[in-house]
Amino acid sequence: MIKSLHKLLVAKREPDFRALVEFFDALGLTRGESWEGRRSQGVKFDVREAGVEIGIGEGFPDADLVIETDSADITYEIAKKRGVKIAADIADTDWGARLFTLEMPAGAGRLAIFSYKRDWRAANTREGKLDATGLHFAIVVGRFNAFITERLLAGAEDALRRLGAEAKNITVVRVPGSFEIPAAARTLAESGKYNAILCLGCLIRGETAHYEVIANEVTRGIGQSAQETGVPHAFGVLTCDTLEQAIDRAGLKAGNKGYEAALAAVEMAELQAAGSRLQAPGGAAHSESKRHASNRKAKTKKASGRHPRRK
Ligand code: DLZ
Repeated sequence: MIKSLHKLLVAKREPDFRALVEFFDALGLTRGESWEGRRSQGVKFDVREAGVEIGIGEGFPDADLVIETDSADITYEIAKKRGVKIAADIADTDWGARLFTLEMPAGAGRLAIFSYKRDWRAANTREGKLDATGLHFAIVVGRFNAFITERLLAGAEDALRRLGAEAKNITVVRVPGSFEIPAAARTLAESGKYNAILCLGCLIRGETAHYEVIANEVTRGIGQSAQETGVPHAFGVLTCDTLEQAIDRAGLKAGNKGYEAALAAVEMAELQAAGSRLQAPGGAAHSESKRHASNRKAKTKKASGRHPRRK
């Protein structure tokens, strides 16, 4: 399996090496590994995406290396300020980009820099809004360590209300302890009445025999309920070594994991309510999603829309 791809620029002299490194630093590339040995030294610059592009026909830049930036115009200004020799001025291309080429320092060849005028990656990005208006939530809260879990509950309710949820659309269900949370969450999810389920509990290692086993079981159960019912579940079960740690994580607003769980619940509920589940090009759901969707249908009346089911 091929693991990485490298474009090698070997400088003949030390000042050329430094000039090249400084040049790529100035362009904003991120430094990866570097080494300095007896025979050689080198710096690798990393990018998020790389590939071998093979082309034929017209419209390709005349360059030895091509990089895409957020804004070719800004990179162009940086290059000019550094006195880099511009080989072809910045201009629109007929494939929706802004592009220019320059001569790299130390005779390392020609570099083309471009940015798309409309970011095609962003066009496929979807995000749930932090807007709970009209959405229905169930909060399952463990009574064990109530001193902590009631704070988590207060944080969660505060977040939901701030984000526009109405009190009448929030149902709180108390259970004995964290171990009971998954089963209750599952029942609530399967009722089809809620856009998201919030799970709040507190496990403290020192007080809990088989702490790991219980923590794993609770985590697995909540995840399984979310996956099999298709209803978003937010995980707000603290797993702490000490009571002090639990107190820290159940603070007021910032630092309150109940508050954070509510943000996640609203985002996921909104994403789903807006019908924004991932779609493959052409509108068909991913085969994986389709499989889960059909499983879900068989098992549960899934919440959909802002009013999952009339009460
Ligand atoms: C029994 C128990 C213990 C020892 N520790 C905790 C804990 O730290 N946090 C928590 O939420 N619950 C605890 N429980 C209760 C169990 O979760 C469960 O409620 C009981 O075992 C009854 O099934």
